[in-house]
Amino acid sequence: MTSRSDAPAVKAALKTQAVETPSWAYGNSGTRFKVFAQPGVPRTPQEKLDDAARVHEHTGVAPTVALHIPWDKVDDYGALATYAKERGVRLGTINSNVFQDDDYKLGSVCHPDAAVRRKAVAHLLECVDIMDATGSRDLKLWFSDGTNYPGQDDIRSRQDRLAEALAAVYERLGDDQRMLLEYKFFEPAFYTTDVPDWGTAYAHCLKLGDKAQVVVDTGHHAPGTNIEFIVALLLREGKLGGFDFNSRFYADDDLMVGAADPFQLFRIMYEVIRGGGLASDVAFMLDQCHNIEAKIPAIIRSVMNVQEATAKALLVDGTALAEAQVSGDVLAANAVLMDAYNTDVRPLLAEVREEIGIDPDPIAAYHRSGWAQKITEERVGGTQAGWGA
Ligand code: AOS
Ligand code: ZN
Ligand code: ZN
Repeated sequence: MTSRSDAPAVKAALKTQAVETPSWAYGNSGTRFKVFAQPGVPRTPQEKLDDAARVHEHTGVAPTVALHIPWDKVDDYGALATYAKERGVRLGTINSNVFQDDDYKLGSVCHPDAAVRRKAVAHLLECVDIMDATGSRDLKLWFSDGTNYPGQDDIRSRQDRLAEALAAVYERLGDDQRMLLEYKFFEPAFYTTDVPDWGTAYAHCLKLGDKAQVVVDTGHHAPGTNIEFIVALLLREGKLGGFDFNSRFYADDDLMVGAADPFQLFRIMYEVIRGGGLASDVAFMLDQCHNIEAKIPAIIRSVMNVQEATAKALLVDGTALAEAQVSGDVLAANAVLMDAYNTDVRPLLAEVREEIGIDPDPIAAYHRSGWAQKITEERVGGTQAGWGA
C-alpha cells in the first residue's frame, strides 16, 4: 500500500515481483473429452524451457519455471538447470505426481495398502533429490487422494496416513527447502478429498513446522468462497507458501489468471500487499492449461494480468483507507479500494517495462519476434510433450 502519488515506489515494487510459469502450460493439454494438439508445442523439457525463456524475455518478471515429475523427467537434472540458466531462466518449484499410476486408484499417501503408500512416499523423496540437483527451493504437493462413497475408507485413518507421509518428506527437506501443501475441495474424488481445504492443509503444516506452508490454488474453492480472507489469514499466521494462479468459472478450470474475475485477483493481491507478501517468500506461480488458445501469448497475458492486479493493489491509498476505516466511513473506505481497482495501470506498466529495457507491449513483441513461426517449422516429429506426457 502506498499513497496515490507514490508512483516510483509502486514501480520499484513491480520490478521485484516474480511470476513462475509451469512447464505443463507450454505443452498440449485438454479436457477428458479431447486434447487439441497445437503446432510447435515442445517435445522435451528443454523445449519447454526455451518457450519459458521467451515469456521471461518479453515480460521481464517470469524468471523461473516449475517442473512436474515425471512429465519433465530427464537423466541429469543438474544439466537441465544449466540449460535453463544458459537461456536466462531458472528451475523453480518441483511438482510431484502421485495421481497417474494405476496403483493410485484408491489414493497415494492415504491409500489403505501400505505398499502403495511406500511407493508414493518414495516418489516424493525422489522429488527432493531432484530439488537438490536443480537448486529448487519448493516441493509442491497436490494429492488426488479421496473417496467416492460414504464408508469406502476411514476418514480419520486416511488423515493419519497423510500425516505420516508428510512427516517423512518434511524430515528429508534441506535447511533452505520447503514443502507447499495444496488443497482442493473435490476432483478427482467426489465424496471426500483428503486435503480439501485451507484448514486441513494448515493443520498439517502447523504440526510439521516452518518449512511446511500452504499453497492457495485460486481454482480450488467452492463458488463464492472469499479467497482473499484465506490469504489474509494464512499470511497473518506465516503459513502462506505461495499461489497457483488461474481462473475458474465452474470448477478447477485452469483458465488464464485474471480472465474470469480480475476484481477477485485484485482483492487477493491487495491482501498479499497488506500482509507483506510481495516482499516475502510467497511464491507466485501459474497453474494453467491452455487448451484452445495459443500457449505462449496466453502465458504472457497471464503474467501481465498478475502484474496489473498487483499494480492496482499497490495503488491503494493506505493512508486514506485507514482514515476512512477508523472513522467508520464505509463508503469512503470502499471508494478507496474501487479507485485503485478502476485505475488504468497499463501506462504505468508500460513505463516499468521500458525502464527495465523491454518492449512496453510484450504480446506484440512476442508476435513480432517470429518465435511462433520458428517453433512451428522446427518442432516436427517426436512426441509432443503435454499435460500427462
Ligand atoms: C491439481 O488440480 C492441482 O492444481 C495441481 O497443482 C496439479 O499438480 C497441477 O494442476 C498440474 O497437474
Ligand atoms: Zn494447482
Ligand atoms: Zn488444480
